[in-house]
Amino acid sequence: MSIETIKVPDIGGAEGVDVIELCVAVGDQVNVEDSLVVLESDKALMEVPSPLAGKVISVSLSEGGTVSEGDVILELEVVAESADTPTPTPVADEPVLAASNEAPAAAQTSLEAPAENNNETITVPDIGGAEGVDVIELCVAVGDTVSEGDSLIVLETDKASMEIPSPYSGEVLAISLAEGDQVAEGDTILQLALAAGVAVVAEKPVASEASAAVKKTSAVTATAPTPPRSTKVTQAVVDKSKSASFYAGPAVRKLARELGVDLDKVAGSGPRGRIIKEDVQSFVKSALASDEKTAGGSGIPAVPAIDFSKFGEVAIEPLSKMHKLTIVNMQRSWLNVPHVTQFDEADISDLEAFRSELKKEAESRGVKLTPLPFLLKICAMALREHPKFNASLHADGEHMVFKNYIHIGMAVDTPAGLVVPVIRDVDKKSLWELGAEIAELGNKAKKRKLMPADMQGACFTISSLGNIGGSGFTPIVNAPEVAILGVSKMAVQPVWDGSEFLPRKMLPLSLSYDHRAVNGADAGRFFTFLISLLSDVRRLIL
Ligand code: CAO
Repeated sequence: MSIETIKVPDIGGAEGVDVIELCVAVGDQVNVEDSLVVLESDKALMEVPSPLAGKVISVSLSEGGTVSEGDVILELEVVAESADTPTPTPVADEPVLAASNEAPAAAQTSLEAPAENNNETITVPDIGGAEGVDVIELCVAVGDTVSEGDSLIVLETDKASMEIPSPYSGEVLAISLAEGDQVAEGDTILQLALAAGVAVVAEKPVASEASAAVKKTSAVTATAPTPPRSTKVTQAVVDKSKSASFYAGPAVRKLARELGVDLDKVAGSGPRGRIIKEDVQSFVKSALASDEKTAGGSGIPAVPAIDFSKFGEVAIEPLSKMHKLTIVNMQRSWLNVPHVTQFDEADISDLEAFRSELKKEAESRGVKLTPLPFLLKICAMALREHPKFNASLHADGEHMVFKNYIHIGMAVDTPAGLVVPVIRDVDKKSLWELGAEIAELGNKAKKRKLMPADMQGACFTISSLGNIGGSGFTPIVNAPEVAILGVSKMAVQPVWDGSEFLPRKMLPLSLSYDHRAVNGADAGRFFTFLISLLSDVRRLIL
C-alpha cells in the first residue's frame, strides 16, 4: 500500500484555472480514468482523470478555488498491485510523491521541518474516550482561513453533538475526513498552515500519534507533529444537543441565520434527523413558493387568479397606496386576531331628545353635535370602567399592557381609502370639544391632510356607518387594540315597555373583540355598561 499524491497535469500552461467541480470526496474509491476534478479556463472545460485506482484520503482543492499545473489535487491510498500497475501519468511532470509507513523517509524529508513551513496536523481531541464517532459535518473546506476556536467538524455520538474547534488560526491545506466517517481521539482532521505569528503550544503530543498515523497511512500524518492536546481544546468541545431542539452544524446555522430561517421549523434529512444545508435551502424554496401561491404567506390557499374579461368588459385600475395599506392592515388583523362579535341595541331616544335640545347651542358654537361625540364619551367611560378593553397583548406573548390614557380611533371613509384618525384623551374632553375635533379630523382625513401622528396611539376604535345605513356588521379589530365598536343606523322601532309598544329610537351596535385578550363575560359586561350609558346619558355625569 502506498500514498500517491495526484497533481494537476499539464493544462496547456494555463494558470489560475477555476475548479468548478470536485468529483470525489475523502473516502471515495476511484478507478483509473475516473474524473477527479473539473477545471474551467477561459477556453475550455477539462476533466482531470485519475491516473491510479485507490481510495481518496485527502483532498487539497475546493470548488471555487483556482489551480495551475503541479498543484496537488488529492492523495490516494493505492494498493500495492495498483501502484505497480503501469499507468498513463499525464498528471504530473515530476514524480508523484510516494510515501508509506514502510518508507517514510522521503516524506520526512519534506515534512520534518514544520517550524519552517509552519504547518500543523490537527487531530481529534479527547472526546471522552468515545470511538467510532460519526463525523456529521465538515465546517471548513480546503483554502478556508480559520481562526482559533472556529469549528472544524461536528461529531455526533449517541448522546451528544460536538463541535471540534480549531486550536490555531491558519489556512486549511488538506482535509483528511469526510462527512459520514467515523473517528476517535487522535485521528487526523486536517492540515493547517498556521497564520503568521501563531506559535504551537509545546504540550504533550497526543498519545495515539503512532496509531493515528498507521490508521490513516498518510505520509503527512506519519511524520508531521501532532497538535497539542490542550485542555482548551477539550473544554471547548460544545455539546449542542443540550442547547437546541434540532441538530445542525455551525455552517448550517450560519446559513439559516443569513436567510432568516428558524431551524426549529426545518425537518432534518441527515443522519439522526440532522439538518443539512439542503434542508434549509428546500425550506426557503418552499416558503417562497408558498408565499407566491398565497396572499398572506400563511399557508392559506390562494384565491384563484381569474381572467374576468372572459365574462364581460372590465376595467383594471391601480390601487391607491392607502388602499394597499388597508389591505395589509385588515389582513393582518383578520389573520392574527380570533374575533368574536356581539350585537345589541341601545335605546337612544333620550339621548336623541337631549341632542335635539342642544342643537341651537351647537350651531351657535359652530359645532355639529351628532351621536358620535356621545358615543366617544360613553366609550371612554366604559373603557375606564373595564380596563381589559383599554389594553393590548404585549408582543412578547407573556404580558398585557394596560393603558392609563384613553385615545379612541374613528374610522373615516375617504375617496382615497379608509383612515382612522385618533382623538386623544377622550375622557378629559367635553362633548363640544369632541364634536369640534371629530369635524376637524374628518375634514383633514377627506383632504388627505392627516399626519402619521394623527393616526397613532388609539386604544379602541369606533366605526360608524350610522349615516350610511345597515342594521349591523362585524367590524375588524384594529390590532393591537383589542376591541372595536361598530355603529349602525339608528331606526325607530316598537319597543314593549311592559304594557304597550312605544316608538323608540334604537341604535344597533356590534362589538368585535380579540378573544385572546377578552373573554365573552368581560365583553358582555362592557357592552351592557355601554348600552346602559347610551340609554341614560344622565349617567355620564355620575
Ligand atoms: N344613525 C342615524 N343617523 C346617524 C348616525 C346613526 N348611527 N350617526 C350619524 N348620523 C347622522 C348624523 O346625525 C348626521 O345627521 P344630521 O346631519 O341630520 O345631523 C348625519 O348622519 C351625518 O353625520 P356625519 O357623518 O356627518 O357625522 P358623524 O359625526 O356621524 O361622523 C365622521 C363623522 C367623520 C365619522 C363621518 O363623517 C364619516 O366619515 N363617516 C364615515 C364612517 C365610515 O366610513 N365608516 C366606515 C367604517 S368601515 O370600517
